[in-house]
Amino acid sequence: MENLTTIVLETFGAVARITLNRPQQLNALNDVLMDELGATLTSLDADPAIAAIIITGSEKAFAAGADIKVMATLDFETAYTQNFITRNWDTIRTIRKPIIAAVAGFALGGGCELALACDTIVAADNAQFGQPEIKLGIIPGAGGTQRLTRAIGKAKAMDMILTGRMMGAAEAEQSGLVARVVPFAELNDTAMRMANTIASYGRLSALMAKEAVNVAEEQSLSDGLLFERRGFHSLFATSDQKEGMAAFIEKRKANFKA
Ligand code: CO8
Repeated sequence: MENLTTIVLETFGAVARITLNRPQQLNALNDVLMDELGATLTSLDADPAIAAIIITGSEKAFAAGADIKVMATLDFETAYTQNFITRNWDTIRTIRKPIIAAVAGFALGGGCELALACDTIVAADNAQFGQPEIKLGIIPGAGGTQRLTRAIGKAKAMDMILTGRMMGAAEAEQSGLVARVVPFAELNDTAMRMANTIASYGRLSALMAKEAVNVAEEQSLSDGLLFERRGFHSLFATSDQKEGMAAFIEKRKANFKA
């Protein structure tokens, strides 16, 4: 990608890292950033050299939400006709490769929703999650009421969304919002290690696993179990399965097809 102005893209072997980069605005999400993020994710998803993606921010902020200065003058007609907010959020949902959110500092409003839209969250010990939209006279608009509720349950989601309070890293881990909490100095290495581990396995298994876990969020248990079973069966048609199991039996490291 060329001419990125609000995000930084770096690649480390099979891992791509996107760093949100509007430091003066605490990485507030505006149209330019969301367009660059959507286009970059789409191109990484299509790039056979990339197996896993990390989205991160700065020590102070993952993202402090949608840009309030842009929203301040928005009216209903424009929001509705231009489908404001959903712009590029559906793109994130279509990415098939695993995405890790590495969150330090503030992840508020759309920032929290962006982290929730990723496949898993690793947090620094200074991370603060929140859906403070109620303080602005609105409600979350990019999945906060849905994904946060699925992640931490109704009582805590209501608490956060109705009071606008922030949740620190320890509570977020305890509540199931984040997978791991580490000191800030270890955040990048931890996310990289996770991404590299994912990248070291067969690509097909990773895509299929992500797809199947996401079905659990949206469909009934019977439908989800059937989906999982069919995916499980289909992986026996792959060379990765032959290699993975042969490597185990021969007590050697598997060499999965890239
Ligand atoms: N939008 C625009 N600018 C912001 C935002 C934001 N969300 N957050 C911070 N900034 C700016 C501030 O205006 C300030 O700029 P300036 O220096 O020009 O005044 C700069 O970033 C630094 O911020 P502060 O001085 O306020 O820094 P503090 O350390 O004192 O406070 C906070 C940090 C607590 C994070 C505070 O900035 C804050 O409360 N920010 C707003 C958080 C918020 O309400 N977020 C929710 C927004 S609504 C939303 O996200 C709806 C989601 C819809 C879907 C997403 C679509 C993309």
